[in-house]
Amino acid sequence: MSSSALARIAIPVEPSRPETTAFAADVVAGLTVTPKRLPPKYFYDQAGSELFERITTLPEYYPTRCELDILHAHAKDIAALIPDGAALIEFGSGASTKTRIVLRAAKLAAYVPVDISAEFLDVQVNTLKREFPEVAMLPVAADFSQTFALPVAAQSMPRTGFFPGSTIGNLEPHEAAAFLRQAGRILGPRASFIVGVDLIKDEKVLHAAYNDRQGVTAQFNRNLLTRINRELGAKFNLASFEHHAFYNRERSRIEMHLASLKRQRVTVCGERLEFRAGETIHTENSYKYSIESFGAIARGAGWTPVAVWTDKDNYFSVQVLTRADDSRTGDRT
Ligand code: AVJ
Repeated sequence: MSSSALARIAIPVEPSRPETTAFAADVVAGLTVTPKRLPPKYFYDQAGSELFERITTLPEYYPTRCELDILHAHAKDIAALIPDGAALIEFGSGASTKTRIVLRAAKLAAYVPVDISAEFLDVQVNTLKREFPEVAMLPVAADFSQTFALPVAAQSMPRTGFFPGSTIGNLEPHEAAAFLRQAGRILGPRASFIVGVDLIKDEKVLHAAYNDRQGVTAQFNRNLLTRINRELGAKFNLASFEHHAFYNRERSRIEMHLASLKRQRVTVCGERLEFRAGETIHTENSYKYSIESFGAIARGAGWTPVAVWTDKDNYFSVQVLTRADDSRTGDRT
């Protein structure tokens, strides 16, 4: 075999790790279709998670601040909708600032964080155990977008789901509905669900939140290429890809893209990819809802909205849903 034939086979840096294989497969699948796209879940490696934490503190990035304001202002009202002795099941757990507000306000028997990273859960649960010794910590290492079983102890408690941060906005509306329906199945009869949902608002505010002056969001977006370079041995030239974020009004979503500034070729996992000048990789959608449009999706997925709070500017909402079938017992057989 000639050396040039060998040189064409790109081997991932850590070929044996199953996560690397899944990442490689998703990257190749997304970059060999038109238009090119990458799943936003891959933003969150170590560097990406740190960049996201920085985003949450930016003056332009209102969602985190608004949601924290809502949770602080209405902690008592939210807690009133959580039965004493309930299990709080969090779908994907980030920095636990929001969780702590609920843990402090409600009389919970258990906290069930569900996260893909067992190491992350370990650290989180050990910290929270000390602060909330009366709450049983029952972590579940699972991909919360797939189905998973609740710990047996939580199955006999009243159950409340918690999905803050408007992470649901990353999903297409039909996927958001499917996710809500599946969460209803996981949480079981008489469950409730607390969901953070970003709202439609002035386009200038939306635009600024994803085009911050310090360029942290741009770095967060470009970090995806850094990660592909490092983990999959690719050679994306970061300087030739630009951060694009804009509001798509027809679809009520922020779109993030990485735009190629010139015509170029990049090899990833042995695939030769061609980029036209100006061609983009679509890296994220962040859907915005009205209270009504989100309510309609929730109802269609078997939930009934029972309470909603917003911040003073109506930028963000925290919504409480209950399982629709349970509120109508007696109506149907
Ligand atoms: C974590 C998905 C809610 O959509 O606002 C922040 C991610 N992307 N800046 C969002 C994000 C760019 C964020 N979510």
